[in-house]
Amino acid sequence: MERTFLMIKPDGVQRGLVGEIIRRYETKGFTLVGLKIMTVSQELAEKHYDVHRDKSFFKGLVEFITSGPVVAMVWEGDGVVASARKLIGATNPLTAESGTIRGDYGITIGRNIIHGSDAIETARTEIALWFKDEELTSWESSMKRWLYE
Ligand code: DAT
Ligand code: MG
Repeated sequence: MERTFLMIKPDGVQRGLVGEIIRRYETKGFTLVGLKIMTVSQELAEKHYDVHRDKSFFKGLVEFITSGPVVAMVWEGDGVVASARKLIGATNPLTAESGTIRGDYGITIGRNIIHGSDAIETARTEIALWFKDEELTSWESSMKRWLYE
């Protein structure tokens, strides 16, 4: 079954949005298979955002992600990678659609609340970077037959 990596950034944690964000993915029908609150090391932040290493915002982004606790999660379900991104909304919260997490709760691109893997292959890499195998729990939701035909 497809899996994705989501991370509630320090602004989302500080603003008390953890429960609200988890609720959205739970009620959508996805299955939570990994969850932890943690402070991110410089090394992990730099690896996670490696594709942006040469961008002007990289230093500020790494400083921000390491500035306070984040909530790292792995969610499972059919089409979860693209769907989770849809629920997150566009990178810039001011242009993100209402009804999305960034559209409903954010104002600036540098404080956009949550990260989500952008492709199945990226999700695999990010899950392996953030979670040990034994930190992930495979389980079948009793709602499965009411969610899938
Ligand atoms: P996304 O998080 O939607 O995948 P991205 O991969 O382009 O967006 O960028 C990663 C993060 O970097 C993004 O969530 C916020 C930050 N960022 C991107 N563009 C930025 C910019 N122009 N100024 C400041 N921060 C930026
Ligand atoms: Mg991205």
